[in-house]
Amino acid sequence: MNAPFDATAVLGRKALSHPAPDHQVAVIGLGYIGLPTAALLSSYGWSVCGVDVSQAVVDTVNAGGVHIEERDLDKLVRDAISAQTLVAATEVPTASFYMIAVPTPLGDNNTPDISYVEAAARAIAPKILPGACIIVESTSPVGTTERVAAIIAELRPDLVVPGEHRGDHTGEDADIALAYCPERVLPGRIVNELVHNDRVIGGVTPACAERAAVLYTSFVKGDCLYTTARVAETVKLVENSFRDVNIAFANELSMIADVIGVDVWDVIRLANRHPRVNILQPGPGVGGHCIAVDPWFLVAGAPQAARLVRTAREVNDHKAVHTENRIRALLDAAPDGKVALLGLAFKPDIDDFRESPALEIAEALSHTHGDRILVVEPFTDELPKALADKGAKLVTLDAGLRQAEIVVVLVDHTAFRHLTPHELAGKLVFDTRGMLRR
Ligand code: SAJ
Repeated sequence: MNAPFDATAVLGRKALSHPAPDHQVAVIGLGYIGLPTAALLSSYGWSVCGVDVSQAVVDTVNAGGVHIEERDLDKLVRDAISAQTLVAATEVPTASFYMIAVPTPLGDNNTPDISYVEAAARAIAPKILPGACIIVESTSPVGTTERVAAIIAELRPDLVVPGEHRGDHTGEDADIALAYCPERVLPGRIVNELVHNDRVIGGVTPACAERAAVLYTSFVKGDCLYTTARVAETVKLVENSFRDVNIAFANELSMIADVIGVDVWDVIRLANRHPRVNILQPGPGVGGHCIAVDPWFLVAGAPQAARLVRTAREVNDHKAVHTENRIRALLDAAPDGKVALLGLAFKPDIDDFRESPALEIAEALSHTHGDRILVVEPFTDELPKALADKGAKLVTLDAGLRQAEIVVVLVDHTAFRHLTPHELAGKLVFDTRGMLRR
């Protein structure tokens, strides 16, 4: 295991002035991180090839389009394609930098599945020339960058790979560089945060961090902070676990408040007036592909030690079940009424339904009460099939308010925030986000 190092001394301003031997970057995976990063890099003068296994994604991008909703992304991609600084392909090209931004889903028993990262490493290996730098950005269990090094070393015995000790090689004289540089951008603010957030650059060796820094310092206006690959991998998991644990505290408070009969929003608002207390907001659970997933990677790495992190995950998952049960009680209290579920996305003002507790709750309710469910979701034109098949209907906010006796706020989209007490008069209202209190 590498000890953390302070590469700042090694790097100084030198990295900033080091021109890359050429300006070719291959970004593997054109998803929520890969596509914005690819387009942004091309706007900073790099010649970028975005690689994806999906021909449909490649065709969309090459036509100047986007397959995901993200603020400012459509223009960035359109401009990059028309300037011919970005192309998409299904095959990995030869490049000076390879950035891996593929999914790392949860496998069986909440263990990490890094098979897409491994496949990317295998696809890159035959293309590598000496001097290339391979950067993993995908959220990954600790040790993944070393695994990538092992795959490259196995497939390319002609190269000296850092971290792979052969004979007298310490890695400092390696033929290629390998680094882990986690993304930390917030969906909905990705393009802005890619440029302005501080970045952690974890090299397998200090020389690797120095090489990876050439890419990041070309577009990052925040600080670039240097460390080892293992520390950088851990930092990413810790950031999202920190948030998960803190949201779990808020969600647990909301369930305690239900039992003891106090208003959780009042409790949090008043407790937060203490100078050293800052409680987050309860909701229907925690969603998205990051916070609801990454803490499990930390648990998998140290199952006996990660007790709080595991419990937080369980509390946040349970909050969705608790919310579902409270809605069921309302359906029982108004047996002839319909329920308007406001929002399906995992958080406000995005079209992303991944791991969304709102969607999970709507689907669970639809199994028993499909014909009583009206969904209001301004970020979609059609309901997910699982909901539509059970008889749930997608309606406008006005129609939902007109037809429903029960109104449940699952997502605090801006489009819902103007709701007035007058519009909700006479209805059973359950506001899981505290939106109506703001
Ligand atoms: N949530 C609450 N209460 C809160 C805050 C959030 O219930 O007070 C819920 C949201 O509704 C949502 C979930 O938590 O369901 C996660 O939303 P989020 O806005 O906290 O985070 P993400 O998943 O959109 O993005 C996170 C960010 N990580 C941190 O803030 C530590 C982002 O910076 C990461 O880059 C991203 O994960 C990622 O890709 O890992």
